[in-house]
Amino acid sequence: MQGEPFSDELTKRLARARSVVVLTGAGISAESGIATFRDAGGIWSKFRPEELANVEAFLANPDLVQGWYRERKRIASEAQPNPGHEALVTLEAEIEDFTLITQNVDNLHRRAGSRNVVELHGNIARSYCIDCNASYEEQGEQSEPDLNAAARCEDCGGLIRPDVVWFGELLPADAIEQAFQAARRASVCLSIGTSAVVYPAADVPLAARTNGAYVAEINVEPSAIAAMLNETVLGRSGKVLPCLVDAALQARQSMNQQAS
Ligand code: BJW
Ligand code: ZN
Repeated sequence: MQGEPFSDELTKRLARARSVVVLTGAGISAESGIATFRDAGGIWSKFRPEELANVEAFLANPDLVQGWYRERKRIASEAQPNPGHEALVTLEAEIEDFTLITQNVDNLHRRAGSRNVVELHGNIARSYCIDCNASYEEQGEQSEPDLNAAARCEDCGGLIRPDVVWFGELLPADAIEQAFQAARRASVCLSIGTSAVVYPAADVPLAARTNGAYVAEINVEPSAIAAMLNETVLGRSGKVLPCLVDAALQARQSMNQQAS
């Protein structure tokens, strides 16, 4: 395993693991051409989070916020999953109990073929009316709306918002429950491409660690919680993950051959 950016320990733990939990953030989609939130050139470098990702900002400036999401929805739908997303599909096929928890709203994990996906912050493909709750799955995708007028509900005229979780809003209760249960069961946890500054998502790897999991992050730089984890693997997830998954699955195969 010489020359790899990850330890033999991580490879062996992953090779032996029956229960794995993964948390992903915007960094895993960076190599698909989707800007992150907090990196230079990221979404937040043009707008501060509190300007756009909260309900007060939306009510004060719905056309701006809707326009921002419309643009991101277009970018996400045109993007393709990258080798990082794909490596997680390969890993899931080999692990008995595998949960992929994502903060991303871009749908790329599902499009790559991941099955047990928990979306903590919603999904940009869905929208709903803030007054009558009517669902607007295709909103903004078919026709080109007037960018100067906020999109409104056909039934009641209410404002239409993306089905995502903004600051100060509760995460979906079932997603939280599944995420933390999986974190408590896991023997290995990977935290990938997240700055780990947004809670409660950042608590997922910490909960896994508290409950005895070996926790490694994969990031181009150490995250806010790096000091509390077992290992930081520095590198781009689209490069590191395929190597790590390959190494772990090879080690698993030779372990199984020795046992039989
Ligand atoms: C690469 C790479 C490559 C680049 N390979 N890596 C405890 C303490 C303090 C505050 C709180 C707390 N608990 C709750 C709060 C309040 C708040 C919060 O966390 N605030 C902090 C910022 C201080 N949390 C909330 O409000 C949450 N709700 C909640 O807790 O409700 C209960 C409550 C209510 C009221 C008061 C208190 C409690 C909701 C949080 C919702 C977050 N929503 C957003 C927008 C979603 C919709 C959308 O997409 O527009 O979620 S904000 C944004 O940040 C988005 C992301 O999912 C999230 C995380 O960002 P992420 O994914 O980590 O991206 P980046 O850009 O930050 O990092 C990218 C990383 O990738 C970097 O590290 C790069 O280095 C790396 N990278 N290229 C690998 N190729
Ligand atoms: Zn309505």
